[in-house]
Amino acid sequence: MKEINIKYSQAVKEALEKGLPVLALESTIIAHGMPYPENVATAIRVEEIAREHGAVPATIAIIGGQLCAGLEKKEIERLGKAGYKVPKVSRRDIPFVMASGGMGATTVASTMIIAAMAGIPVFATGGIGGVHRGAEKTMDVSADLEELARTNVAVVSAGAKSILDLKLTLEYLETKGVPVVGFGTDEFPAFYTRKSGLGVDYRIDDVAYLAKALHLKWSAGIEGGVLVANPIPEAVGMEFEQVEEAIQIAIQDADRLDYEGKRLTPYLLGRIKELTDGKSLEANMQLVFNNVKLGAQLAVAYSKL
Ligand code: PSU
Ligand code: MN
Repeated sequence: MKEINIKYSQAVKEALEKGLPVLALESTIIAHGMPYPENVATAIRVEEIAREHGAVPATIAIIGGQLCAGLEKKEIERLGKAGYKVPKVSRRDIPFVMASGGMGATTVASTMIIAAMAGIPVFATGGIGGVHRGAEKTMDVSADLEELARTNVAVVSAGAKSILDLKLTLEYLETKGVPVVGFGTDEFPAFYTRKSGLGVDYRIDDVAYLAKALHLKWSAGIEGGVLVANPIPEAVGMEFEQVEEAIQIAIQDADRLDYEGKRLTPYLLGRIKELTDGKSLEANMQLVFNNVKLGAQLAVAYSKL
């Protein structure tokens, strides 16, 4: 366990010292991914779910310029309340937000970096960033994909939203050698829906088997992450057509209003919520809970190896 540069919560520190399962969680989903107060309620419930399934939650963020693994409830509350005022921190931003001495909300990419530094191999979130639609012109490709290519952390997500070009996202991951595992599915899930029409590299139904594959990859020195795609539960999944229609409108609006760069994803998420009368937010919360459960189970299985 490296102590350099990271401030651990007491629970996370103890668990890492004892080799007990820890699950990393991101904070952009809190500050930018959902509105207040649902974001704070979700983040706190997520931590409980991790514990219920045997893993110590390590929500990752920058607080007071420090890289943190494990937050206090009041820190989660502050992050959630400040929302968009908190800078979104990807790989490039980490040193600058540290130097500012303020707060930063970590994306999948920066959460992976900090989790790896802290010695936490499993991380659960909602959805990852990817190749945006129209990327052939805009070159908007999330730094999350590059991070998956280089950092040894397994990321449990519900796939990626179809605000992205999912086919190109999977091509990119293939080129970078990032395995895409469908947990209990042959189809790559598209966040709000279980369907995308696209496949995965490996369908795995058993957490112990997945933990073993992760262990073998990293023991062999094969660098990089693994994307574990866990479909939204059937009962709360949305109709593909409804989601697709909302996404089309949101993308057109974003284009008209000139949203781009790091502001694009949060704008699209908020607009889709409006267009689906809040249904997308409820689905979003449920799929995060489902991913955290699997992430905790995976952390437990991995810690036994
Ligand atoms: N996708 C979602 N919800 C999110 C994000 C992505 O469905 O909250 C956040 C994650 O933190 C992800 C980041 O790492 O957006 C990707 O942003 P960008 O496309 O700017 O790299
Ligand atoms: Mn981007």
